[in-house]
Amino acid sequence: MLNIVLFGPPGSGKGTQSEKLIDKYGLTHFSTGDMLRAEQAANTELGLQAKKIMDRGELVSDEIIIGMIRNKIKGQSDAKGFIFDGFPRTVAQAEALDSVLKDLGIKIDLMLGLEVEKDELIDRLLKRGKDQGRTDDNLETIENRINVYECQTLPLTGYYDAQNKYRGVDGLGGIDDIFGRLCGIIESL
Ligand code: B4P
Repeated sequence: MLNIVLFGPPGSGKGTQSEKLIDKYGLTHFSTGDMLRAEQAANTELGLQAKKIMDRGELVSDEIIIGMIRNKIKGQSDAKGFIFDGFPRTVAQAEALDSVLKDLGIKIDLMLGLEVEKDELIDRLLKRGKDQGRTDDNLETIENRINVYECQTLPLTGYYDAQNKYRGVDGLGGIDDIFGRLCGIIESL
């Protein structure tokens, strides 16, 4: 079983690379961003609350995120492996994930961190805002998301590095080139 956390700042390509990793390794995908957007599309109470937070570029509360993941992982014991995309984003979420996985008798094998500089992140997300109309892809929200990432999420690399599970990857260049770098690390395990 292969369990990966795909990590990186907003717009670093986590969603893009997850799709390719799922195809190649048959992993089960958990994207907390997609789950929250599905709640919004279904107009649930949680979705309405989350939209306000996401439009400000802040993090949805650990309690909500951990509850969502816990419910989704249950009943997935025959999966070939999991890929966590955009989760965990805080140390509290990482600790909760470890505890949920421990109950299933499994663990995270690797955190792959996509490293992309700030100007490139802003360019990519502004372009996505134009192409896809995502309301959190505007300059003010993007800058806040990057700031939140640096303050609250980046410290997680230390959490996984202390377990010798963190591997940084150059996230600049063509999508297939970056995918090749990720696969190279996975296959060296
Ligand atoms: P997410 O949905 O996780 O999205 P993201 O970080 O913006 O994007 P990602 O890195 O996946 O980039 P993508 O591949 O799409 O989060 C949205 C919000 O949800 C958060 O701000 C937060 O409020 C909330 N949230 C989610 N999870 C949470 C959690 N665990 N706790 C609390 N709150 C949570 O790539 C971006 C763009 O770049 C795309 O248009 C893509 O086509 C392009 N691109 C990708 N690779 C490229 C490349 N190599 N070159 C050029 N362009 C590229």
